[in-house]
Amino acid sequence: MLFNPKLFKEKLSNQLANSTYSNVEVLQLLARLIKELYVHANLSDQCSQEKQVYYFSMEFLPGRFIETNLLNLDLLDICKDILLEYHYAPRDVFQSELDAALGNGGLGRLASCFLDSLAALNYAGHGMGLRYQYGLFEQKMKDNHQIELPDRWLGQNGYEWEELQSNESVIVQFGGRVHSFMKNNRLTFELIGTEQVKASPYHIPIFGFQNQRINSLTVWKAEAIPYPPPIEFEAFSKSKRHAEQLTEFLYPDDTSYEGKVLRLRQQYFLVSAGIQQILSQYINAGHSLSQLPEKRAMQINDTHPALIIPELMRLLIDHHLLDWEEAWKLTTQVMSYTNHTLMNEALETWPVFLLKEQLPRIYQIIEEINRRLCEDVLERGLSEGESIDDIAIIIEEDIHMARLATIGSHKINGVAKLHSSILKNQLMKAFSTRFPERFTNKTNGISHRQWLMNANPLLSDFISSLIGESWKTAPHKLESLLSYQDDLDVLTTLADIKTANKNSLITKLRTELEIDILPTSLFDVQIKRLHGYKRQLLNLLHILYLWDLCHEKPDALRVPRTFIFAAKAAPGYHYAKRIISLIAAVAKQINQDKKTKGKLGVVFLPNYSVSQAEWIIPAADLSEQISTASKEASGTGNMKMMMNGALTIGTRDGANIEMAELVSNENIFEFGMAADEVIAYEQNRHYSPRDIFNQDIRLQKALSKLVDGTIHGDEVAFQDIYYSLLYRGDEFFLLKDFGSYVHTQSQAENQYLDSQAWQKKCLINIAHSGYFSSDRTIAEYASEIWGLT
Ligand code: GL7
Repeated sequence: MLFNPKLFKEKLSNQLANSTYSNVEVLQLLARLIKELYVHANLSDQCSQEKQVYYFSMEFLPGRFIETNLLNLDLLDICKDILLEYHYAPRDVFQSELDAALGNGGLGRLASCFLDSLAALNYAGHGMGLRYQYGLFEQKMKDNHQIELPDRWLGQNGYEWEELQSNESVIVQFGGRVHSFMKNNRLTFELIGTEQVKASPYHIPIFGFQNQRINSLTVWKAEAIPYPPPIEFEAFSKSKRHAEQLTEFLYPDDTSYEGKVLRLRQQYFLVSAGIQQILSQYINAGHSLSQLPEKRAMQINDTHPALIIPELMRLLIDHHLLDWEEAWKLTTQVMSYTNHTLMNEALETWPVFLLKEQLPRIYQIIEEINRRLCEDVLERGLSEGESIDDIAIIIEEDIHMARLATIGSHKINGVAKLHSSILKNQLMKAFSTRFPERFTNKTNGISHRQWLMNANPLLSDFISSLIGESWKTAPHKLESLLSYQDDLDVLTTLADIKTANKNSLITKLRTELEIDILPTSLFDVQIKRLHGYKRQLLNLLHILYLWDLCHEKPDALRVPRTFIFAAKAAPGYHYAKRIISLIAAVAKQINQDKKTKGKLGVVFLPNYSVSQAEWIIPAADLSEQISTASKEASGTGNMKMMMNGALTIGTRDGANIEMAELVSNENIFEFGMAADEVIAYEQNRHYSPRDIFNQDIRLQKALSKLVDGTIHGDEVAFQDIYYSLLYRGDEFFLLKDFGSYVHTQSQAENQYLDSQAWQKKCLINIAHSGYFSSDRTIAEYASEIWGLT
């Protein structure tokens, strides 16, 4: 089928000519037209013979779809013109779409960039997720505290882009018991007495970039199965409530493991619904199961969907009557697993009793996988110093999900070189020595369509005016920009574009949030989830130091700076919430200080989201990527800001290292301990934050403000932060890296004074950012993991 922009144009104009609409109504009209003219008309193309990939993820964070979809369908300019013709402001219409925030942070956003790239590269690759009724909470600030409100992203009239496919509903079973018996000379398993929940799929179309491809993101909603009459109202409403709870909330915790029954049930609900649908479509298409790995691939996005491994085993053995060996071979060939973090608290384990109770057949299968693995390992022999506990999936009463995901997959990858190497050589060493060919690295990427073309049209158009349009489909061609690195006109225009983007942000903040920021200042940006290891607090200590410095030597700060923060903290992560309060309190005081006015500003923007990031990133001068080395698996905000011409101040962590390799050290501000040093301290070196404190007057002055009443607000919280650094071990080595951070910050300031030299560095960063397009990442997954052509 051919996409038909003419028809779209006609229909849109007709509708707009005939009545007046609110912005939301126009948005809904656009979505309806796109679905009608593009998705429905294209349905017949869906049963293709090509290999299909499914990306299973508990989180997707697409933000708004309207501009992405219009851009991908090559309708953006047409649509803007028509809207203007009928006196609608395109930006207002587009912004009336609510962000779909079905994820917490980088992991979910990555999943959305991947879907965008899969379609852009013309692969048949689809997302499988959950349709949480409430997405990531809405953050409000009250008296400098984070307040969490429910995120009603579905709006009053439902979600514009989704389409319920009720004929594809499946049943997911929980609890009950396993009945085993002999049938046709075969030991057969059957679940009886289970709780049954209906899973209904909603498809959201994902369009390829001007290439006619339509993939889908399927999100599943849990519903109760109606009772046969006569209905006992009370019993039914209880079971309805229990079923619907499954897809009510996204767990608002990104790096720690929530040991909740509900979370386990959510995970199983996703994988069971998804794989049932995939298998039944596969079989209905007439394919044979023995060819499954040639025709289907499944990616397990972190361990959250790892139960897909025993679930596929269950379906193959219990429903399709394959024997264990065949089923295992198919399963491992189809599955692959991405690890996204090495943080201890994020490595999921589930108590055995919980699995036995909630998913008894799945537990049996995991037990059997574990038994076979351990037997095999013991037969071949352990190496010196190794114990079976380094390998077993079940240890004492816990099931280790990363190990289950690893043994059940043919490829296991980390998300940046450093992270993949720690994964292979430390966390999963017992596996990588036995299965070295399975371990690989796939450095993350971001969609340059969303984060450059859509978020920063000024820069995008300027780039095209210099090097043509081909970088849009081949982002590595951004490298051609390097030939302009000494062109004064180009560098001046780059500076002008940054200023224009800063002004847009300023206007937006002034009108929407009544926040005023210094237009001529350096925008120093740290936007990401709030977590100890990401060290927003280190940034704040530097701010406190500068504040002092400005008081002592009014001319010391040669470049006025605005520090911009945006971050949500997991509701149960009290330490992170205290840091938010501290940032907000410091911001308030600094902004009111007459002595530093015009030199120093600090803003904390509430309710960080994808669409907020699209405003902030094009305006950033300096990108703060200051995690404790070895802790940030990759980071992707670092790539987004690099692509938009911000310079990075960062540790040698995650993908920062690869950014530095590409642009070379003089075009990035690196500081702090390297990963091996951090690991050495964690394992055996003595670390005394108090010794550092005692020797550094700047630290003493900055930190004392937390406890001497200088900063007004929640004094108990501030004291707690102070004690955590000085008396509770400073887990993330802030004090250790402080000196080097302050020094590097001052180098950045020096460089900024020379606008031309600064812009040259920005240009070099933009030119090398094509490597971090998720198109490159997906091309690697496709050829090296999924076997796509
Ligand atoms: C994360 C990592 O922390 C982050 O460094 C990485 O960029 C991202 C995508 O791979 O995955 N892991 C994780 O659990 N969250 C992340 O953002 C929430």
